[in-house]
Amino acid sequence: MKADQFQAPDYYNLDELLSDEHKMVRDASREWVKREVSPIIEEAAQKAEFPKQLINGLAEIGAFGPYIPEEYGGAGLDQISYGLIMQEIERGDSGVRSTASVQSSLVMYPIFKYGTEEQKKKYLPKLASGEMIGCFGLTEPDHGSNPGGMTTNFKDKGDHYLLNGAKMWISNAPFADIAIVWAKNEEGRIHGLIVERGMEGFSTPETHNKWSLRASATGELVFNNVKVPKENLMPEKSGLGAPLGCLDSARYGIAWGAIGAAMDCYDTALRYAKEREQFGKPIASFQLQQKKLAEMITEITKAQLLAWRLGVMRNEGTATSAQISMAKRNNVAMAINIAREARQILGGMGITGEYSIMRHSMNLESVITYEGTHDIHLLITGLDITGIPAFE
Ligand code: TGC
Ligand code: FAD
Repeated sequence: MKADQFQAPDYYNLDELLSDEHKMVRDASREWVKREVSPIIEEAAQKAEFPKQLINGLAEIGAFGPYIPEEYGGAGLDQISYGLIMQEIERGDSGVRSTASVQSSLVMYPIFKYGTEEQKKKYLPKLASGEMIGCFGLTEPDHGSNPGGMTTNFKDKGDHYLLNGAKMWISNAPFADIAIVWAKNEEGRIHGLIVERGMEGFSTPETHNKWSLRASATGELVFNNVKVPKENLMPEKSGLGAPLGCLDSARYGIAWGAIGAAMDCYDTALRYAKEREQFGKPIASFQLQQKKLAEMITEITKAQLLAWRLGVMRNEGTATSAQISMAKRNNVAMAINIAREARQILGGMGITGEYSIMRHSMNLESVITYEGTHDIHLLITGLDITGIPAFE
């Protein structure tokens, strides 16, 4: 793979909107990605292996629980710093960002928000340091966009709960130490349980043959009469709103992350277009290629503004779920379109692992589907502006 020459585009001087702390956090993550991720990520993706050697570094840059308070091992940062870290990691690879998103927003966040003090003390510091890795089980084989229909269930057996069912498409599942599992009780109410690797009847078979997110491990969670201690139920929130609340945080991070992937594709295509000559001229001198590049930087700039404003509202506590959906949907679609256009600017070279664009393009096919599909987020906006649900 080519040496990482990335230079971040900032067409509207957005740096002026960032604090010194934001820039410090962003630059540290950027340097780490250049040093540790870029040199190894192509090979990991080609081999379809999660690069476990990145776990310590992810913890060190604050990617595990950026906004979780320091007393529980988190970095205690604000929402814009969290977004910037996700942007930089996804500039390297969406699969690596996935691991950080799941650990932070889908594992640490629910324990922090819905867990007991004992659960917070037991799990959060180890998750923040990367000593422990978690996963999040919401999706089932027959319930993806409609998680409320889930059939995974648990029964009260007096001194423990008995858990049965299966989850599918679970990031980090094959090597996670714990799983946050969403399941229905005997009354059909959804609760979150912390299931630990090693509990009898719990297995995590890996999903193979993915053409997307190859540097992220995906698997199933299978529960066959798993005895879960009662103290592993997170008591502070139940109902579908509990897992959806975690998704708000992760979707927000993806809205920033997708910008990172888009910036990398744009920057690579711009450099290539200025260097590559055809018909005796750099291809950047042709109007058709300039149109592609000019549209890319316009869309990146709009996405940056959307993410920054959403971050400000998240810091104030005023961002709605529907506003988060809009940013996730827009920014991921923006990134996937830019990856496709950038790939064309590189001609045949664009399909090789010499450059990051094809990997980003394939990764974004997952990103546009997980955490709520492109269509589902449109329907969430539709519901928000009309007041009429169009899901069924
Ligand atoms: P609905 O009746 O609308 O809502 C049920 C309850 O939930 C509340 N709620 C929310 N709460 C917090 N945040 C949100 N975003 C919320 N959206 C809804 C709602 O107020 C209600 O509360 P209550 O108290 O009245 O019960 O639910 P519905 O069954 O009609 O479904 C709505 C729909 C389709 C929007 C929702 O289910 C949905 O978002 N579907 C998409 C599923 C999804 O995103 N799955 C993601 C799985 S995790 C994942 O992909 C991780 S990838 C990680 C990585 O690798 O990076
Ligand atoms: P479906 O829900 O079957 O949707 C299929 C198509 O139908 C989509 O185009 C969808 O938009 C459309 N559709 C569905 N309902 C409607 C409707 N009402 N109106 C119009 N169109 C509709 N899940 C987890 O719980 N944890 C994870 O860690 C996790 N990681 C993932 C990692 C990867 C690599 C992938 C690919 C997925 C992951 N997921 C995870 C699952 C992901 O969230 C689901 O794939 C996603 O929510 C969509 O569900 P589905 O695949 O069952 O598609």
